[in-house]
Amino acid sequence: MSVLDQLHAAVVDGQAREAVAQTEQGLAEGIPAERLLEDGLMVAMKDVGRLFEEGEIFVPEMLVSAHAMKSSLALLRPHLLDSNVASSGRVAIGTVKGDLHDIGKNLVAMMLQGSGFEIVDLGVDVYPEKFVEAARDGADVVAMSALLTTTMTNMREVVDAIDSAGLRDRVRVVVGGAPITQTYADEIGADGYAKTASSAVRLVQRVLGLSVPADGGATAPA
Ligand code: B12
Repeated sequence: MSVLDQLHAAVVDGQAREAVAQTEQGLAEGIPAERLLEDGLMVAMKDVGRLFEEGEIFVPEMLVSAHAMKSSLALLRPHLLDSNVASSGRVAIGTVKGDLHDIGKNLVAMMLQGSGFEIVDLGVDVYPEKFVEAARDGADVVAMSALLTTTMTNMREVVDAIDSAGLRDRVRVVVGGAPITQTYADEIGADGYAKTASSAVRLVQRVLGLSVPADGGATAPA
């Protein structure tokens, strides 16, 4: 079995120690961190979600898989950070009220940090007031994550709260997470949506009017 297959299996099985060992092995073999992330960890988490949906595994198994993924990510982190980019703004990021999923949010934060943004991590289960406070404290961008169809609706509350606080003109709002779509982002009046962590970086650069190399993946109104 290849390192990628073994890393995949370790995350699906929730074996954190094995995930760490395979990540170390992969890096030692010269496999790029991006590849270990995309083809190992991300595919594994997708499979974990499918198994949960099919009733093959339950919440405790998802939790140990998440722990295994996080353990591997901690090793990949320094390899994913690209420190060649100048500081470009402050992003306050959090998972919305009622939602405890933080792997995607952490990944987006990590990529943004690696691209020169200052990150204010608000954590999970973040109430609208906390996002508003971060905007008032000088965040240029408020970034929200949601993984549940039942919590994604809380994003609208945040956009409305920022608006009511009179801050909407000076803060950009971006959204993401598995159930989020561009249509939904437009519907709630967000400035943009991105499907992946790397396109999130381009999205944030774009909404702040920073120059971005032309490519797809992130969308924001012109
Ligand atoms: C791991 C996991 C958990 C873990 C979370 C651990 C943690 N610390 O995060 C635990 C066990 C706690 C959990 C709990 C639950 N979960 Co859960 N979970 C998952 C699982 C398997 C993986 C999520 C994940 O980490 N993916 C990997 C990351 C990297 O991907 P991502 O989050 O999508 O992020 C990427 C993009 O979306 C984007 N992105 C993310 N955020 C943002 C933000 C911005 C601004 C931008 C631009 C981009 C962006 O970039 C990221 C990187 O590319 C998913 C299945 C799935 N396929 O998503 C189910 C899933 C999300 N969970 C689900 C459910 C139902 C639950 C529970 C309700 C189960 C229960 N009965 O208790 C609870 C809810 C708890 C709560 N209140 O939040 C369902 C949701 C169904 C739905 N339609 O709403 C899913 C889809 C499983 C399924 N197929 O049924 N879960």
